[in-house]
Amino acid sequence: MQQQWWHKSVIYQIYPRSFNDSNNDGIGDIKGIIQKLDYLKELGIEVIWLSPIYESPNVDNGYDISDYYSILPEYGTMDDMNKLLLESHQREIKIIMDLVVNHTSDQHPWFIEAKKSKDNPYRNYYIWRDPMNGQEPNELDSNFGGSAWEYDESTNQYYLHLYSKQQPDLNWENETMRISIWEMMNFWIDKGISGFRMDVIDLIGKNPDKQIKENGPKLHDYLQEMYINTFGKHDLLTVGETWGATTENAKLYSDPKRKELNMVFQFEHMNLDKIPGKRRWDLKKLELVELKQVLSKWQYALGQEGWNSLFWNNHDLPRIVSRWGNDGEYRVKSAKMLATLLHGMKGTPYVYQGEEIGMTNAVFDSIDDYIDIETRNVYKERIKDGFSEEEIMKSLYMKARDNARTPMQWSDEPNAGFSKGKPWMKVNPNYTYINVKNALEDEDSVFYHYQKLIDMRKNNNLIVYGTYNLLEPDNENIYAYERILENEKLLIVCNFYEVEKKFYYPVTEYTKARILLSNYNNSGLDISNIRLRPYEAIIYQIS
Ligand code: TEU
Ligand code: CA
Repeated sequence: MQQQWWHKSVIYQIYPRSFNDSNNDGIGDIKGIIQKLDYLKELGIEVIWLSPIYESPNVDNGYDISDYYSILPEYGTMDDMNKLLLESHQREIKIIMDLVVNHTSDQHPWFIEAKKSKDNPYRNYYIWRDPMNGQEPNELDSNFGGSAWEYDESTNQYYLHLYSKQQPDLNWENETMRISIWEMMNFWIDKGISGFRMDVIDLIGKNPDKQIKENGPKLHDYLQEMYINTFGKHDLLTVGETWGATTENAKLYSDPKRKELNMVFQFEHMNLDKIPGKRRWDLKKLELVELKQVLSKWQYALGQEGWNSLFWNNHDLPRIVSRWGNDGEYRVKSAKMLATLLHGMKGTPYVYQGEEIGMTNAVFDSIDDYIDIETRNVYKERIKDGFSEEEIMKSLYMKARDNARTPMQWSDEPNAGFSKGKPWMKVNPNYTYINVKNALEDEDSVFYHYQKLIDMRKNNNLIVYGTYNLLEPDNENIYAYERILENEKLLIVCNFYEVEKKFYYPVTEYTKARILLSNYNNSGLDISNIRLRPYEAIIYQIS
């Protein structure tokens, strides 16, 4: 496998609205990010994935772009963006931008033009269909609930939106539209960005008449055309968000010979605590054996051809320590265990803002505290469907995207040091003890565990390129696997729960083991009989 710079990097996702507010209007901004670059440098990350900072009406917090070439004034100016690039590069931190090109905002000039008439030059930048018997053209539904078709009276046609009606889908069959996208991408590449995270990129090949959303027939043609016309000429990092990816088509995206993307975010592991075939609000207990099967399947599938992304969190997901760890008595231990389990694997790890200090989900008693359009839609939908308020609020606590969007907790000052103004979203009340200031002052904090994991990846080819091998697949409490490179081996062994367990690793009289990292101070050295206390996670080097 040809070595790439992003094989060794750890990527930190910033959700700008909630990261750091420099001018006390209650909204995070670019100057606020610049103020925290030294913190990110200390954590050891080498790449920032910046969620959208472009002009937007913020129906979907920036994933509804109305001008790809300008910065949302609440976040700052293009000068601020240029300064962020300069200051990051001075710290040897790269920046990848969020590329949202499955749809635009309905306030984008292209759509405003397109709506004017059927023969407007921009009409076919979007997807329009005649009514069918006076109704929507077909049954396609929006991922935010309801129909994916919105009626436009002025031209007596429907337009397609797989998200909110304020996010009309772009028509990728239109080559003129695609060229407009290449031009925009090259504008940002020329500014010195280091790559793109591509929002719902598996939807751009959609066939609305056949009601196909994901993995449409021309998807890979468009990606190969994008490669040739934009990032293919540069050494950039590209990661596609592909909710529908399978191990088979993930190879199509990430096999270097195909000249498409470097890797994808697949979400199979993120669907293991919902009732199969239902929506993520229909809760089911996670089974560790299933998690081991899914994560191992992806490690094996993309181990030699293609490349995995590794993540528990992002701005759309609940916080992992509340979801699958223990955000009470064992918050620190379980956060470290989950980090060890993930960062020991083969692939590029992503850390979402606040994950590195063990931030948790927020307990909101009222739907009024939830701001996300998806959350508010599902609340209305479920009330209509007869779910009890209690059931709905429990699902929201466990799965709402808002959990990831409460302001970053910098200190125990008011508003967690995020802002001196009224934050756009409620701060999690536990900021008084879960915050960066406390973490940096505590050598045993989650922060320093992440710092060690990130540093380990930079200097250890065994972690980066070693073959993955799952141990004891049927063990319902312990996740243990090896990483093997020539005659070197790592053993990563994690107690996923709070009941003490034993793990027996086969040894000979010549086997030697040393601890590279543990979330306990005095973990055992005898790997033939390892005592695993609550959430104990250990990385052994074996020779
Ligand atoms: O998300 C894709 C997406 O479908 C998820 O939001 C999913 O619907 C849900 O959150 C989990 O089931 C991307 C962006 O990450 C998200 O923030 C945007 O809202 C969405 O696309 C539209 O751009
Ligand atoms: Ca601000």
